[in-house]
Amino acid sequence: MKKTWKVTAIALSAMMIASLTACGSGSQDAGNEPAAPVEETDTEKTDTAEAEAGETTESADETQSADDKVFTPYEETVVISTVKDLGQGALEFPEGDSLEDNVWTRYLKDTLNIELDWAWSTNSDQYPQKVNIAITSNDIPDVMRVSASQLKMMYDNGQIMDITDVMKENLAPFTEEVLNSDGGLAMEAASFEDRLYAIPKIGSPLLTAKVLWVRTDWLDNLGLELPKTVEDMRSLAEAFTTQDPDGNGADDTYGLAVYKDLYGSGYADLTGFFNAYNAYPSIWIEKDGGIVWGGVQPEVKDALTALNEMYNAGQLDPEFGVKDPNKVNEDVSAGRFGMMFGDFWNMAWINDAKINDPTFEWAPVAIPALNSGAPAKAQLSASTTDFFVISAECEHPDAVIRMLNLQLEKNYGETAEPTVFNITPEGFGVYAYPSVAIEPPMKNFTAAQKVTAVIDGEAGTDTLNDEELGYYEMACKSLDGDHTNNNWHQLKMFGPGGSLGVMYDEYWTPGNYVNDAYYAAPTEAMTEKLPTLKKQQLQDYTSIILEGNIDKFDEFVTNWNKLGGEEITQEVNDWYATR
Ligand SMILES: [Ca+2]
Repeated sequence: MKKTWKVTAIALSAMMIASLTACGSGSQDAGNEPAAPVEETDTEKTDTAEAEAGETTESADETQSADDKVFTPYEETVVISTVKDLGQGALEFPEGDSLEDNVWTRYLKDTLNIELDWAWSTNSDQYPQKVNIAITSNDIPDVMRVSASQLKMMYDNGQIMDITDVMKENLAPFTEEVLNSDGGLAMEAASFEDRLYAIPKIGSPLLTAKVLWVRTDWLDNLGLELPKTVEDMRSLAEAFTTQDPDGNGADDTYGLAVYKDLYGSGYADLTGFFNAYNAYPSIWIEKDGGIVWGGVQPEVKDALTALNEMYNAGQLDPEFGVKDPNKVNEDVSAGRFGMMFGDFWNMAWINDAKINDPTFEWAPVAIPALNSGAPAKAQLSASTTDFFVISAECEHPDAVIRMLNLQLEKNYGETAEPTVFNITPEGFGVYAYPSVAIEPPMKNFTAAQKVTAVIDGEAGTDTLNDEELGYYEMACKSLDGDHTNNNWHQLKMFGPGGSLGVMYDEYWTPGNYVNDAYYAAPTEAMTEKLPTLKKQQLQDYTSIILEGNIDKFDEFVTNWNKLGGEEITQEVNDWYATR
């Protein structure tokens, strides 16, 4: 699990060559259906017992063996009232099925003897408002999904149950593992005064970390190496701007892609650039025993100064101030940029450019270090924003927790049957039917490790579940030269040297990350004033990048404090003191 992936140009190429072999043997028998189990070939490690355990089965006995107690059916039918967010449109069901009668409701009844009573359902736009009405009219179902501020409201109203003990008694080990897999942040966000009041719909903060994407075909053209330090990155930006990396004889390239709002989009997003300078412009960070807004800290000045230098040196698009991420993406696809900071999925947007020109190639690396020897810390955003609350009046809170155990186990556990309970072969997203549903936040990272191990020839395809097998087969097709259908994009996330591996190995395992220090519901002043302050921050940052008037930063900080920043900081620190 803790395998380290070294991402250098040479190692990457070596892995690519090796991987062609592993893919070649695997994909011969893989057929055209991503979801179909793969026959093992004699060139792969085989383990018949494990392979059979992974096959789908209709039997409930296997589930119970995971943990007898929490999968035991109730002697008398337990009815749990709940509500449903149907998504943007309406939920789609196989013929004859409905919200009241579907693969999950039937399985719930057969396995645990639990029935659901849907009090109401509505689409995503209306859902928050319907929940507010439920709260104010005190018409609370046994379980429902709420936001962080609704959770706080219901806690203050005494409408929700302290589930600390009932959770301890009913959690399956796998559920417990999933709920704590972010290091305990989500569980803390669901707690008040050290007691648990909700099941966090846990998200993955690590997925919000940025990487630096680099055009490796340009690196090769210029005989340069992937950047490790800020100095490397700055030199590379200059080389990509001035040394005709695309070899067309024209001065038509830039070092670093930037878009008009600087950070927040996840694409051509300078968050990673700021992080390289130990600056965290859009989160609250811990400092001197309290919490401060990252956007007003002095480290931001260094990053802005560097950006102004790069702008003056022609390494940024002079028109970035009017370009949204889609517009920047057109330029990236047209081969005008050599680097960009962004999210793990960025290659999805330029997969078409790869199809058109197979030599167009990118690799992700960790945010460069300001000082060699001290790795950069990636900024993570609080990612658990929703919670499942159990009514203070609920007679069977244990049943709610057992439903969650079942949902996680059959979707993602050892006895998972994703084609039955996640997405059916006909394409029905049945994963959306349960009342209480979460997904393991680290599942993409686990998938990347497993897919990479198979491509590297260190494990057989029998180690992959159906979902992972899908990623593996797409990555292999890209390695074989078929980049269509986002195959290349999948390779760049899940394959050797992919973005998910970089994030896990360079940030998560060694602890090189900075969490958003504030993760409770927005405070009053925050709701009222922070949006305006953020707008002003963006304006002043942009002005400094364009004009180099770095003194303006101190003026910005003074105004920020005066116009509500100080007040919000006080509220945030009051909260912090109670944690
Ligand atoms: Ca050129």
